Amino acid sequence: MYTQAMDTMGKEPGDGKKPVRSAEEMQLEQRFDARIDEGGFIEAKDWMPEHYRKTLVRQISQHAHSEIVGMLPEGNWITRAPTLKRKAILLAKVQDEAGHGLYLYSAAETLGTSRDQMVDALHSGRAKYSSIFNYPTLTWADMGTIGWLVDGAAIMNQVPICRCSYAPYARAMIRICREESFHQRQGFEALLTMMQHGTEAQKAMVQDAVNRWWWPSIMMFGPPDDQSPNSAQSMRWGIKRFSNDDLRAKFIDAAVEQAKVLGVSLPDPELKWNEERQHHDHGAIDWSEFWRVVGGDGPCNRERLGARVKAWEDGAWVRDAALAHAAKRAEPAPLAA
Ligand code: BYC
Repeated sequence: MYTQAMDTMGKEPGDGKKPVRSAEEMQLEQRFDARIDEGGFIEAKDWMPEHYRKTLVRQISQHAHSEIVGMLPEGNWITRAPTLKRKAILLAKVQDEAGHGLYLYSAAETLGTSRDQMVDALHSGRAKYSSIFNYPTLTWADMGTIGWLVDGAAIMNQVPICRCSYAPYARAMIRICREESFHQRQGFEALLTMMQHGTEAQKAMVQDAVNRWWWPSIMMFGPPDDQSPNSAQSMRWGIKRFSNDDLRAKFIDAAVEQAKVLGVSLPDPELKWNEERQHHDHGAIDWSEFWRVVGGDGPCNRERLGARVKAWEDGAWVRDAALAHAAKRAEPAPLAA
């Protein structure tokens, strides 16, 4: 049974560890497990184990926070985009990310957690968001590189979530993945333009951006499988369809070929095709850096969280006005004289 190891321990006299479950609950659990086994979907109103609900709220809300915080590094470049076309593309991309955050917050709300609770968890530092957004965007080439590598990694991770067992999350991911695909292509195309038609300085700027973003991008997939506490259960429940290491390997294989087309090198001298594994071997990932960034001590963690908290506080009057307007509209209309 998928749910045996869950934290549903009841307060029973005796050893205090025996789960207390009614016959009805056990039947519901069997039905839930059977549905997962046959690859079916769970809807918001269906019965689900408490740990499944909590795991989804954790992952979906962190995903939503990543989209919202992820607007900041790129938003930084909207006013400095080199042409009107690039500015329009970047604006659209950042707006898409706001939309992704909203679909995802809505999907998490169907599990009974309010938007305010989720936002509070982010602002108080209790909730995580993707490590990648704690790195600075130093040059225009960072915009292309984020599209190519960061959105590329995001697609590799997120396409399988379109088949996640929790239907509202899976449905939200379908549209998100279509938009992410555009994000990845615009980034690749921006870099290709600089590499094929740019000056030597512009080409060097692209290479420098790739050197800085490569390692953080492959860290996005999360810790190695043997150090990933949530993976086994999430995979059994069909929340995750592939492991962190499997997705990372697929991403690296794709990126190596794309780098050749761009004419850039990847900053890992140990990258080499391994015929036996049918994947590239790569150099050691600095997991101490990853955990430092996840723990709040990356180059931009304080700046990113500070910007979100400020935006929330500055926007208080808008939320108050919207609520007052809604309350006024809900009042019964005065009788005509
Ligand atoms: N950064 O047991 P594990 C985007 C945490 S948005 C920070 O493997 P799990 C984009 C993990 O949460 C990209 N923390 O966890 C937006 C866990 O801590 P907790 C976001 C990370 O959940 C704008 C602990 O480490 N994508 O692409 O099984 C512009 C142990 O990990 C990270 C998603 O959120 C990380 N990189 O697997 C451009 C996708 N990795 O929660 C682009 C949905 C791990 O136990 N999420 N941690 O305290 C997922 O697929 C999974 O949650 C993860 C982690 C693969 C990320």
